[in-house]
Amino acid sequence: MSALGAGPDREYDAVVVGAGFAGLYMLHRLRGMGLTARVYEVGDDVGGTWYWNRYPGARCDVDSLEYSYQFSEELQQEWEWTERYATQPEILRYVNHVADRFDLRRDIDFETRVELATFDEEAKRWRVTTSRGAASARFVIMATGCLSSANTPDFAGRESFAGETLHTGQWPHQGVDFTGKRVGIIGTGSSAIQSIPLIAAEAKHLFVFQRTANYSIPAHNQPLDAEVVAAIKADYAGFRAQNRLMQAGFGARAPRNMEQGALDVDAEQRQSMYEARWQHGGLAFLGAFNDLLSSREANETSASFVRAKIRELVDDPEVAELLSPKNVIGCKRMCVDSGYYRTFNRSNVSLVDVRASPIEEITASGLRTGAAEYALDCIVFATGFDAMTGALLKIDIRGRCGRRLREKWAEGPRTFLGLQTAGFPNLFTITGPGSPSVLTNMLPSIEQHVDFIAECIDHMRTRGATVVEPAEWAEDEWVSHVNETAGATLLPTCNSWYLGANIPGKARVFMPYLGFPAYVEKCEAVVENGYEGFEFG
Ligand code: N01
Repeated sequence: MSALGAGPDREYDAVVVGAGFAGLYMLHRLRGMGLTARVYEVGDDVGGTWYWNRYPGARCDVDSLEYSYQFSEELQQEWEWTERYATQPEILRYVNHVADRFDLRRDIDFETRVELATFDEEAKRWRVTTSRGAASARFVIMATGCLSSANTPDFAGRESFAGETLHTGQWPHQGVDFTGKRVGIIGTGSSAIQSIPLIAAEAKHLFVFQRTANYSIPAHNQPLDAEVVAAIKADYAGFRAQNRLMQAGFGARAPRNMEQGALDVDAEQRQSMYEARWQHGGLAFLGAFNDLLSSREANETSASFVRAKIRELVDDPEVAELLSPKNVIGCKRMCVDSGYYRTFNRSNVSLVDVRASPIEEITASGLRTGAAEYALDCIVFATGFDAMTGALLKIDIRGRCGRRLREKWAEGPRTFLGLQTAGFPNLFTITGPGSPSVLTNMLPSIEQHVDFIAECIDHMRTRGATVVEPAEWAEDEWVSHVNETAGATLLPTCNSWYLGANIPGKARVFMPYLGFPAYVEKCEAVVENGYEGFEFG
């Protein structure tokens, strides 16, 4: 079967899986190199994470002027963002604009799920089987996203619920009207923290089932100031270059203080630094001092500042205490909110501690914990994703000698630079595990990976190589380095999705690489040294 029906496989230079930010730019680059490429996408349109995550309040918590492509100066000059943090509909409009502007849709097959990818040792090509046929390609490039495989915990009785169930990461396109409904939301991560204030404003009653409290910093979202936009656009390249020097690839304009540790200053100075960050809003809060992710004592000074803010914002001291996180700040992905904590002052919102009394069962009429039963019309799963490896391993990927990626990664993902894994020639992952990805602004990380892959393919053409894959030693060294880098920080100290700890049975390995500038430098050194660590054949 071909991609269009019966007949021989269609042949491409490259197959790209996913039509989000990564897949679209990859397609654009491949085309620019004169290569034939086909993108397969499960959704019926472009957008990836921004196509699926349509829950109320969904917006990006990286500034819109930074969370955008930089590969085209014309594009970044002509597009007008309206708010500091763009909403999901605005980002989706932007992705659609990019797809149209660069005429990308004609090489995308929508509503097409890639099920199997097998490397043919003789032909040195991949055979890609989709839900609508098969194709053959020299390269397979996974642009499947880091947070795209929704996780719905297997609660007993889940199927018996008579009301409506929703997942924040698979939200209905027509929206949901919660008016007059008793709603239960499970989870208190970013998706829940963004949607809870809006659902609460509509619902008859909202029960928030919290297992672990999360730190959230106010967004202070606002319309963009025309003067600020003009100043950035006057030297967009310079602005991007400054951001590339930041640890997370963004935030150069935020107040920062990487010269001092929290314990190097007195309590009053600390307080005023945290207060300034709190007023500035957003993820830059953790940049108040340079030791917040390395020293527990320093970390506790910022954690206790946020807990004090929660006590100020929440009227009921017991609810405030329950909303106050106990773990290290920053070891789970920080959240950014608009009115989250104050929502718990509403009479139609109840916080339920499912750490003390776990959810035992979902029933036909609601949900039962160890302590009580809750009658619900609607259950929202804000329970996150099988992060970084979930979407990749849903596809049955078979490399040399038929070896399955699922088997190779059973004890955790192993890659060289998060770009390739040994034994799977010509298979690339954009922002794969072992790369900075989710610890950075995803857009520059995506672009850096796409550019690396495009240049590597170009290099292969120049030297007449047909296959590329990492050497085992390079992969081993990189995996150790990723672990050591994370291990030198407080990041692996709690049950985060960075570690795979949110998925029962998943290997507990810290998956992303910390430090965008160091990573880019490493990639550049690899190229300068003739793609050291990669083997060409
Ligand atoms: O998912 P999460 P998310 N019983 O995994 C709970 C990005 N993002 O969709 O912490 C009870 O963070 C779980 O509890 P616990 C961002 O990178 C970005 O909110 O495991 N509860 C947790 O509270 C983010 O980090 C943006 O104890 C259960 C929640 O469900 C990532 O996506 C917006 C449970 C899951 O939280 C994921 O965020 C949204 C169970 N069995 C998302 N299982 C922006 O850019 C899970 N939970 C703004």
